[in-house]
Amino acid sequence: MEILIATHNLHKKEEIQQILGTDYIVTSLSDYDLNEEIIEDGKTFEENAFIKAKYCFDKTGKPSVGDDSGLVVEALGGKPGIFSARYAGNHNFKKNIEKVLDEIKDEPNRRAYFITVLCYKDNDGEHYFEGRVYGNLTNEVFGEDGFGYDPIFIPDDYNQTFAEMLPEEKNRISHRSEALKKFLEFLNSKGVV
Ligand code: ITT
Repeated sequence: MEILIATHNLHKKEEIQQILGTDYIVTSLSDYDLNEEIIEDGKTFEENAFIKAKYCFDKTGKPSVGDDSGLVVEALGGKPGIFSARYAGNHNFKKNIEKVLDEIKDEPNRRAYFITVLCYKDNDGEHYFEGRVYGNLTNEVFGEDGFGYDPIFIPDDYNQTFAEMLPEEKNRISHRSEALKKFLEFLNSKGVV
């Protein structure tokens, strides 16, 4: 079965494919030659996930999933939050990480969580699925794997950052996999899969 994700982020697409496994064929905007930027001007993860899903559904006519994710840092009052992708520079992971680490360099409270909100849109309307993973931020970057803020985030009960873990390990416990599991349960309950 095809799962169409309204994303330009190939890291996300790859993670979602790994999480869903080979029973699903994960496609994304580039597979439909949709290369223009989607303006994410929502005020919440839900609104931005909806904007992406609706764009893709309107363009392709196919059931579409928007994934809006981010890092929420307690000591920064929830930032970077919905601005995670463009906190310091547009999709410049290195600069974004530097900015977060700099802003909390004297801060003893390192609590943070990753969140994913999925919006599934088809002819019947929209449904939302959320996943979160809580943990602490490091003082410097550790690890090469993953993407985004993975090198500075250690999930609770672990002693490695997401970027030091094997992808399978991150994908077992991540915010994205929790949201996707809820989404699959929904598809099951609808009899779609
Ligand atoms: P699309 O909108 O095209 O899907 P995007 O990268 O702009 O791609 P978001 O708006 O959801 O996606 O931004 C999420 C940002 O949050 C992303 O660019 C990363 O910097 C960060 N992020 C999201 N999920 C992450 C994860 O699993 N690990 C580390 N950082 C993540």
